[in-house]
Amino acid sequence: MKIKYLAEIRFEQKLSSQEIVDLILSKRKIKDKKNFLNPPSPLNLKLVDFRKSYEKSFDKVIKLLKKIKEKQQMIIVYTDYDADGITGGAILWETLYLLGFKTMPYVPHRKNEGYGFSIQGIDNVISKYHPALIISVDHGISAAEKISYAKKKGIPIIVTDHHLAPKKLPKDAFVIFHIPALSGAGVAYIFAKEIFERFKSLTSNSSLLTTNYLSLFTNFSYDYLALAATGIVADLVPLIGPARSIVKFGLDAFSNVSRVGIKQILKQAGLEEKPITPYEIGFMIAPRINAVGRLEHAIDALRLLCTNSPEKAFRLAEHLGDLNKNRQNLVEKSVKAAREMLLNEKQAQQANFYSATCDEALIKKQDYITLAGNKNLAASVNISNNKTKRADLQTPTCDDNIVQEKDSIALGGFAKTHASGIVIPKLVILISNHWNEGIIGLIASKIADEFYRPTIIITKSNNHYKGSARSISGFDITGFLRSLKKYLIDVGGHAQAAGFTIEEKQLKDFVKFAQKKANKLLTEKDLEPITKADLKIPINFINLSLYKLLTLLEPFGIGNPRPTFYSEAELVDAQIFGKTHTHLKLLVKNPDSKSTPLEMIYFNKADLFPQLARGQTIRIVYSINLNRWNGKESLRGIVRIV
Ligand SMILES: [Mn+2]
Repeated sequence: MKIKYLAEIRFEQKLSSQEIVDLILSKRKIKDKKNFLNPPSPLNLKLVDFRKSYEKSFDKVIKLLKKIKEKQQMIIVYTDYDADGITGGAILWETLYLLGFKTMPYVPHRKNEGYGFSIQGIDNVISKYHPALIISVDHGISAAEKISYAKKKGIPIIVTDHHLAPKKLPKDAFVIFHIPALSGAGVAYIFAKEIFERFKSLTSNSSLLTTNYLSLFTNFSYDYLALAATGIVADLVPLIGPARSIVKFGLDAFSNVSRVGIKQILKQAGLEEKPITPYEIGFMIAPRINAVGRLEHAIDALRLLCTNSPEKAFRLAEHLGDLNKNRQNLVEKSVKAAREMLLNEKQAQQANFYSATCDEALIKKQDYITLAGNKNLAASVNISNNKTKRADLQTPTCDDNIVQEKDSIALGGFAKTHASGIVIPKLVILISNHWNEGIIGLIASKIADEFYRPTIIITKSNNHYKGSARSISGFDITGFLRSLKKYLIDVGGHAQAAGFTIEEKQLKDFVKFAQKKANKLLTEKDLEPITKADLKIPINFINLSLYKLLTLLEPFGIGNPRPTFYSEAELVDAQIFGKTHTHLKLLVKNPDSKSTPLEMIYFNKADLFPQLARGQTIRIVYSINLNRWNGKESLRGIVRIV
């Protein structure tokens, strides 16, 4: 394991805790230290802070909105089905609604309509609502053609998005607000807040509106902030700059949220009265919101976030909790199948071409052969006989797979050997006919994490195939896929995650050329997992005052990880602990001094115990944490690797 650190502090250097923190901030290239430590209130953020021309664009929006309001015409808030889109859609739809607009949210069906605008979705909306305006949330920047289509039908579209902009921007959009530093919900928050600020100054005598204005004031300070923070964290936006502002204030806002929907989600997740950090959002709140869009229709999650009825909120939150459990099971099974597929690739190599494994659905050999488009090659198909149908989910998990031909394997060049002795390609591409397309991103993410490879998971979706990709540090997967866009129907995403659609007949060429290209681009060095630390530091520099100063850098998450240290330390003692005897407790000290030893916890690593000896020097990467026991506070390290 390679350890990489940003700076080294040597034993003879006498640095104060404050100097150590300053060193971390400067090495992390935090330019505006003051704003970083005390982020400005997101209530003061404006669109124009992100681009000067947004002032004019926004005036244009207000003019249109006034006209629409006078005529009582319909506005559709057309949002994405993931947690970022749903939270952003909830903010914008509810703001317009409380301001007295005639408005409806529209969330496309993940499977039937797919991501973002579609001709089908636009036609749906037009025939059902006859809107005078569509506003996108969390998508649209890559939808030039569909936006032109809507314009031809006489419907203007305002785009609010944060995804990577393609070369061809939607020239027929009414206006575009594109802010890559935020998430869809972050952009929607600022956009909605500015609409509110403009409209509240237009006097109205209606007492209903006065009440609504008052709720909107509260919402932008608490509920909407918590929602925007949820979208930003769910979308893995780096927690720096304006995103940090929204998340820092949004996390605190959770304790003041009055919305029954959020309260019920927190209750379901066992988070009532608990402090909410990016961890709780990322692993407990957002997955619940996402689960419904993955397995059913995401509009239910939006309903939950906007309902005033405690009964309805209870029912929906419970439903989301159930779906999330189903989703977890489904991911677990599918990842297992994907791993097997990947580790079976050697078998595929030996068999010279396509391999397929499946454990749940019945697959016909014929499928592969047709799919592969080469009937002269015999397929190696492993089908276990477990045909148990899951009653609760209509989507069977399965893992039939085509792997590339021998020549493309040779071109792809297997780079690394897995612990099992199996070689893993530089770019992992796994294809199935039966994975649930709602979870392919989650499968890709688990495989990418485990094998440290950019990973593409492809599954059949109606008449074509859907792909989801996750990358490793330093490899822009969306850029990579865009360079192969002649094989794809559409593609969009970020440096670390992407989604695309592909026709069946393009699959083979796509796999071949993607691997050829990845093989050229990715070096062995890129594919070597590295453990990153902020500082190499003698362990006696770690103390309570340093810990306290480091808490000012919270919230930690993507783009602002918890500070991590690397030390070469002398092992004073080691013990196995925990009810199940699975954890390791280490006492370590600086080898060259008589400093007090520091306690370190290494979770789930009791199996390392036999390799440890007192007095030995160990290389250790860790973060520091406060241990509260019997009213006493002490410092302890949480080990990442030894
Ligand atoms: Mn998003």
